[in-house]
Amino acid sequence: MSKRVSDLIDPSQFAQIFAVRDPAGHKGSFGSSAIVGGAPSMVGAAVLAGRAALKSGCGRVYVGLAQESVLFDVDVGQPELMWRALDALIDISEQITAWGVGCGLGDSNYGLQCLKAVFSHRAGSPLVIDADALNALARGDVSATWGQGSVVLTPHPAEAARLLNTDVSSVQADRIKAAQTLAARFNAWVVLKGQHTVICRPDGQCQTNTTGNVGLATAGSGDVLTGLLTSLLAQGFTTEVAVPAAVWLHGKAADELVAQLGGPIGLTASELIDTIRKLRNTLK
Ligand code: NPW
Ligand code: AMP
Ligand code: MG
Repeated sequence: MSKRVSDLIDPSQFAQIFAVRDPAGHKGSFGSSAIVGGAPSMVGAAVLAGRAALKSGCGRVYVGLAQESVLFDVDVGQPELMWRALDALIDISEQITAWGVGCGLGDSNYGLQCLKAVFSHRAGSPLVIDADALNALARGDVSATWGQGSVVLTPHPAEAARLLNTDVSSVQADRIKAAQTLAARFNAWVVLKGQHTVICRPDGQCQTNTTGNVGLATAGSGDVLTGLLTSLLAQGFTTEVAVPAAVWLHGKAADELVAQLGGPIGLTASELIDTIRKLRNTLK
């Protein structure tokens, strides 16, 4: 019988993400993230994830677009991001310390090819699977065989329903059970998003998040979470630290913004990124 117990996420679980950085650190000390997604018309999703990875402290961030012929190879608003064709990204896969796939990936054959390449070349580095990469898993287009290294699935309720072959209301009726079922079925960590996000470890232990608000109900906020989580994993934090930290910080940033704006209306995913950076630098 499945356990239905869930504790609350507590910041004392991840105090180390607020620790002062080694003054002698260099960019190689803080990991290399690879974000793969951004099919035509959804480049913004990959850009948001990449920017979130960068501004949450990752040393190097690469972005691989799910496009066969990319017309530009720089984010002019964020030139620190290193855009790479998929082949070039796979060539440096040994250097990548965490992967985040799916944001704006789309459902093209090329997108699927990108996903398969990441699955087979990640060399044990942690892998965050979001958005259209979850939909590909749900369709059975890609196999859920992970090899070494932790895997985190970050579905919103509709993506969870697709993975479980059910509907959104069934997922929402028992979110802890849905998260536990996914964690067991995919032998992975699960972040079931939405109000009071539930995180579930592969062994079925769950925690519920208390931060966040309806301001997060805006395009791109999930892509920011994927970039943040990939970044913390790339920086070497364990999955036990990175998953609750990313979920809590993402919601805390939204709470901070709502206090600043006077309400949740019009909060943007881009603003979340800058607020996450501030929280990571200032919270103790
Ligand atoms: P409804 O019908 O609106 O009420 P999809 P997506 C439901 C990229 N993006 N509770 C929702 O419900 C993503 O990365 C690109 C309940 C609807 O049915 C993906 O690659 C952006 N229901 C791609 O777009 C910014 C909930 O989910 C369904 C729910 C498609 O992703 C935007 C929609 O989900 C976007 O991130 C909740 N809490 N949350 C860009 N700037 O390039 C969601 N639903 O069909 O999976 O579409 O999430 O928009
Ligand atoms: P996505 O649907 O992938 O863009 O992800 C949306 C993000 O916003 C997730 O982190 C959700 O947990 C969060 N979110 C959406 N709606 C709410 C809400 N009403 N309250 C708190 N968090 C929310
Ligand atoms: Mg999403």
